[in-house]
Amino acid sequence: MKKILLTGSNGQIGVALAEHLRKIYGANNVTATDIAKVPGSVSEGGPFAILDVRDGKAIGELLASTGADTLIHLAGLLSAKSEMNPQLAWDTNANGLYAALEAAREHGCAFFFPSSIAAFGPSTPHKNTPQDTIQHPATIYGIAKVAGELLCDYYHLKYGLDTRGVRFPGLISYTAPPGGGTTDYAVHIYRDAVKKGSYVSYIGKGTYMDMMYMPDALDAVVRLMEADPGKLVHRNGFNISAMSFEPEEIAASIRRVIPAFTLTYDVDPARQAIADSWPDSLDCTAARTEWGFSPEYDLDTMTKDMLEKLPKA
Ligand code: AKB
Repeated sequence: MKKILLTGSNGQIGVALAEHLRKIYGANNVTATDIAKVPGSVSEGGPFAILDVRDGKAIGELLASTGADTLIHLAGLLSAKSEMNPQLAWDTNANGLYAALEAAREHGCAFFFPSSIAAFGPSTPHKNTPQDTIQHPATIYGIAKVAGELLCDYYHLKYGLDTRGVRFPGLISYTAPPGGGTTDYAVHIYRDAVKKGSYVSYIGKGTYMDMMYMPDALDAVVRLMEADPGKLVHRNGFNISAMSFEPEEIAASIRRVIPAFTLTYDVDPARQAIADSWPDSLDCTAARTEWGFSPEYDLDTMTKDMLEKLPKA
């Protein structure tokens, strides 16, 4: 990667990734875009443009004007928000992806697509979920992710486009908060632990989901995009995860730093149903062997870092 165009830059991953990529590749070589401009590092730390990802012509014009060789396409609605407006979710997540792939094809750009653990569903094996397995998700978000993985594979096979992607688990970070996801509880719990000393979880006791700390997610994107293509057996939808836990385990980890922390529950049936349909833990062997995926943080090292870095007020 030399010159990068990033969509969905105001989101949880986008804010962190824009900063990370600008440090590695130079601020002027990473153009961040989103549907609106908000003050902060994304729009002020390097080139920024307003972009609606459903507008393929506008994506193409930006690829041409920035001379980008890589399009990292993050824009999309998360799972819980998608269920509230499936039509908008499909338009943004599926039609937006198609528009971005077409623009990348016309400009010969490498392409990154973030799939998700949501690409799996109730009939997928939930423990040690294999790389290649049943994918019948029960959410519009998951259906768009499966379609996206297949479409990215198709653009590689049909047009030789250098498409690559991972299935992100829940991502935890102390910078931009997530918005509208199912795994978001694992971010909110830290924020409330620091501010209030307690948290009410909308995800029920005993619900395991895959998770990862943001620095490992950023490292994964760069590693995969810089990987030797000759070593890639898969291209899109690599399983990646650093840990799998349920609410009581993250609470226990927080209590090792804040002993008085309390966790109670007020389960949201909609988000619980989504969580129940997702894997408990992924098998990440393909990512490890094909491009050296190697996360550093486990639950306790992540907890320590989060609690140190989150603002107290
Ligand atoms: C969500 O919860 O919607 C996302 C995801 C796992 O894709 N964090």
